[in-house]
Amino acid sequence: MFRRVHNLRPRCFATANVSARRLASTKTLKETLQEVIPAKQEQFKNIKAKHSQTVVGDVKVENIIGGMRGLKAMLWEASVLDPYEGIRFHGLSIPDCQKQLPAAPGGKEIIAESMLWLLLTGKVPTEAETRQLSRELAEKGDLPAYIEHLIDSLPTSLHPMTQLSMGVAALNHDSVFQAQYEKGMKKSEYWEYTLEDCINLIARLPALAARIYRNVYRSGSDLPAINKDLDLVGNYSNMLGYGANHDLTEYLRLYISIHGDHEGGNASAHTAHLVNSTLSDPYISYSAALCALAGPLHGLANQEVLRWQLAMQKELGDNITHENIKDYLWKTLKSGQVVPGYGHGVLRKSDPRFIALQEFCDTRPDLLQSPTIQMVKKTFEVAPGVLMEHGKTKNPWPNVDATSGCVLYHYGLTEFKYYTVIFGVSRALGALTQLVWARALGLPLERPKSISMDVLEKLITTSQNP
Ligand code: FAM
Repeated sequence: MFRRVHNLRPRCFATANVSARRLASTKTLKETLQEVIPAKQEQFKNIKAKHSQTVVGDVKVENIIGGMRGLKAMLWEASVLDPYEGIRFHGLSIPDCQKQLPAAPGGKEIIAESMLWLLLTGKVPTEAETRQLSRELAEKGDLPAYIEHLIDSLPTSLHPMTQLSMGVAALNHDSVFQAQYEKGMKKSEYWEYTLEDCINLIARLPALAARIYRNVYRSGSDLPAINKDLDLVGNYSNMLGYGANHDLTEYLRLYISIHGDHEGGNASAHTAHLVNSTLSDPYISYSAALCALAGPLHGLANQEVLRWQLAMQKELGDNITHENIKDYLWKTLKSGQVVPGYGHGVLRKSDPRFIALQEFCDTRPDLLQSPTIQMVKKTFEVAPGVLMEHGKTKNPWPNVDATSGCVLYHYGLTEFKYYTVIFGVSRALGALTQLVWARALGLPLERPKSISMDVLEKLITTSQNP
């Protein structure tokens, strides 16, 4: 069923050239980037000139037929994922970031702005730099009227991720990169307009994502105006209608920050990188990434975990024992389904993001008493053993999504079809950062070589009989 266009409130629309108010003696994000880019360009030039033909690994048949797992084949500056240690952002682990990155006023958790600054520049921002970026994002955060019309005209039955991807793609109407490309900008300027688009997109994502939520789950009720003194996620929480819940807002800040980047090979980040390598602008590049994120083996897993947990809760009733959870896990596996929230393409131990979210729960008595969170904990106590006995997955340990949606559910954000949208707001931090770096380093169009099975068999024969 299609909905009538409604809710067209007068807005003060931000334009791409709105400049953030500079705080005294504070460098802007762009100025900081301008300082760090030359050294990285030099490093890249040196590697390219001296080592283009140096062999740093080999390609096995399993890489070709196994989804390119483990193949070191792309450059990604902002984060590196160790299978056992987990993610590091420019060398900082999640606990390091929790100690060093500025939080929101009155909050304790990392905020998106400080994570974005770190991802883009490799530097820990000061409190003043973080606030300045918050203000810049808030000033640029309003949606253009045509996007409001577009989103309001979509059927509420359309999956929120499809709506998000459409909204992000349509924002490319305002792409400065595209406009400058048409005018004939120099290659050395690509990164600057990419940065401008990326910042504008990140700024507008909360209003877009919140509008989708309000339309689908709150009958298109009005969104509050963006508060220029609040951080990006504080505003997002407000616009969703949960701003008064300090704990949920803090949870969203933490979740969105630590979920922002996870190396380049994951499907969403890689998609953005691939599409942008054709010099498509950041909006359509990220729109494509959101389509990859919408798959159940990737971003949709947080929705699937909730669905699975609730079905288990329903079936077990009050009999939530380790034994019964084990039986339910086996039932899932024997029916040919995966256990959502467990396993990972790279990680080989419990995901540090899962641990950080569990630690958040451990400090809140209400979360500790929540039946859904207790179920997550009990499942964690038995699932790795069952998965090891099952013997298929290389990683029987939980990933971030084993718990992420359950906390939202406890706080009353129960519409789990929406959870991947929150992930989409988060992943923009890392995926868009890398577009800026790809253009600053002048990375080329991505074009790996594919081969047929016949060619593969010939290569195997040659390799066995050199
Ligand atoms: N339950 C049951 N079987 C699993 C499994 C799980 N949680 N994880 C992996 N397997 C199976 C997998 O399907 C494969 O089976 P086949 O040989 O029959 O194809 C086998 O174990 C080997 O897989 P793997 O090499 O260990 O994992 P992959 O790298 O192929 O896949 C995941 C990684 C994440 C797609 C996979 O572990 C999975 O499907 N997990 C459940 C879904 C999930 O939680 N996704 C979220 C990932 C998350 F980090 C994110 O993107 N947000």
